[in-house]
Amino acid sequence: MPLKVVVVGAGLAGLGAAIALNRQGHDVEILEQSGFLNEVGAAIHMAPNATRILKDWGCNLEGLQPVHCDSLQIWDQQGNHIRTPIVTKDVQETLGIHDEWLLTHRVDLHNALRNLAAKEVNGTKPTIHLRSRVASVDPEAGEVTLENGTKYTGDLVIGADGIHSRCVRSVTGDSQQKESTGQNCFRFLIPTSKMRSNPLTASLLDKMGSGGVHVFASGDRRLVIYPCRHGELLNCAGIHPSGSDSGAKDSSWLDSGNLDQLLEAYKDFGPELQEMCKLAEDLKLWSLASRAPPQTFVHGKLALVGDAAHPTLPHQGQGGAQSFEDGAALGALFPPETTQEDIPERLQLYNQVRYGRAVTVMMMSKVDDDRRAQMLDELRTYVPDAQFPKDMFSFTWSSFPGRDAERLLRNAQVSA
Ligand SMILES: Cc1cc2nc3c(=O)[nH]c(=O)nc-3n(C[C@H](O)[C@H](O)[C@H](O)COP(=O)(O)OP(=O)(O)OC[C@H]3O[C@@H](n4cnc5c(N)ncnc54)[C@H](O)[C@@H]3O)c2cc1C
Ligand SMILES: *[C@@H]1O[C@H](CO)[C@@H](O)[C@H](O)[C@H]1NC(C)=O
Ligand SMILES: *[C@@H]1O[C@H](CO)[C@@H](O)[C@H](O)[C@H]1NC(C)=O
Ligand SMILES: CC(=O)N[C@H]1CO[C@H](CO)[C@@H](O)[C@@H]1O
Repeated sequence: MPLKVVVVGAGLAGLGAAIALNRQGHDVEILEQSGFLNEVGAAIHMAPNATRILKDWGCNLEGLQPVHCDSLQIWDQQGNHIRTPIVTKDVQETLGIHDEWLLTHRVDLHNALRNLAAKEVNGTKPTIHLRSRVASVDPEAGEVTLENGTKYTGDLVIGADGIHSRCVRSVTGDSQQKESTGQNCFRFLIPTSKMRSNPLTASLLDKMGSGGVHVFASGDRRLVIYPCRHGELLNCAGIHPSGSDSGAKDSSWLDSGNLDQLLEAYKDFGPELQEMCKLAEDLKLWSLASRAPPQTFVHGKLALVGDAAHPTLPHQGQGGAQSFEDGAALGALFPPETTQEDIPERLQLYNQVRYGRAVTVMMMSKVDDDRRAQMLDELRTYVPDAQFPKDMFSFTWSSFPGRDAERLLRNAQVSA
């Protein structure tokens, strides 16, 4: 008998978990507060381990209108090239990895997952209920209650409701403290054609070339620039001290940014970069707040995935990838023959395979690379035996959540 699964939230993590569990023949219902009408966001990295999972789920990567990332390059704030720490094909060769590193628009990625979730696999597909805002979750009973009182019950509940998760409160007992990082992030997009039509920004574009991630850094602030949507759009993120900004309140994805504030924050950057900022479209300001992870990702019939479990800041470009790894692990741990009696053990295995890794990536994503070592003590309060990952690329790209989960499951079955 297939399990009944209720997924709270249809962001990248919720859709991923729903696709993975539906592929195992389970009966999946998704509750999403929005109407999917204003899906927004700028671009997002899909590292090799994320693209590998997407392909497993039947995703046609070209449908993401991606740009293949060929390198990571560091520049100073005047636009002088400093170094190229990552050349994608060299790292792939060293790690023996063939999977793609893609840059995509978040909306294209979300649409691709919605299309995948809408496809029948072996006669079943998830049901998505839109405009269904969850008010509370009872993890022991597997019961989810909407704000209008409607209740859904599952053998398994997946909490995928993002950074402001309600599901997480039913694990930790109270509302989690938000932690400010003292940093904000401007996010904006610029059509490449607009960059081309201005001599200053056109020369910047020529310098950068067409397929890489570029970090222009100076002391406490940087601009991260990379293309998406087949190169038609340039995605820019400006991470800077929150000091002088007003307006970024609640780590909302929807707050608008102000062009004067953007220009003020980057006034010491070179003329090409300032000119580029003036071309910003759909400018958003995102306060880089986080919260402590819960002590466990599972409780009763509930498993937390994505930002609900491990709200991940952008410094390693891993938020989306970690969400897919959660889904891949769940898929591997809940094969078609799973019974209701198996669930408690399977959830413990999920926590075992994902908690240490995801919290490590989360902690290592809180600061930029130069300061990662400072995070080790905090990390070890959650993951006592955590090792410091010397190189985040090797650490994240060589993750095997599906295979690791299958191995744990086999071992548990042998010893039972
Ligand atoms: C609008 C938006 C824009 C974003 N833009 C960027 C970006 O530009 N760059 C970047 O790196 N990351 C961005 N992110 C975050 C990125 O998608 C996540 O960090 C990562 O993909 C993890 O996804 P998630 O599914 O866990 O969380 P989210 O993507 O936040 O998805 C959570 C989902 O749960 C729904 N939800 C929340 N509460 C409830 C409730 N009570 N009942 C029902 N449904 C609920 C939300 O509507 C949302 O669809 C954005 C997220 C959102 C929602
Ligand atoms: C569909 O069902 C067949 C037969 O049971 C199985 O071999 C196959 O793996 C299933 N497909 C997926 C995507 O799970
Ligand atoms: C509550 O909202 C859901 C989702 O929009 C809807 O299907 C249901 O009919 C509503 N129930 C009541 C009692 O209003
Ligand atoms: C879950 C997953 O897809 N893991 C992959 C991570 O990358 C390595 C190297 O390509 C693969 O072998 C894993 O399967």
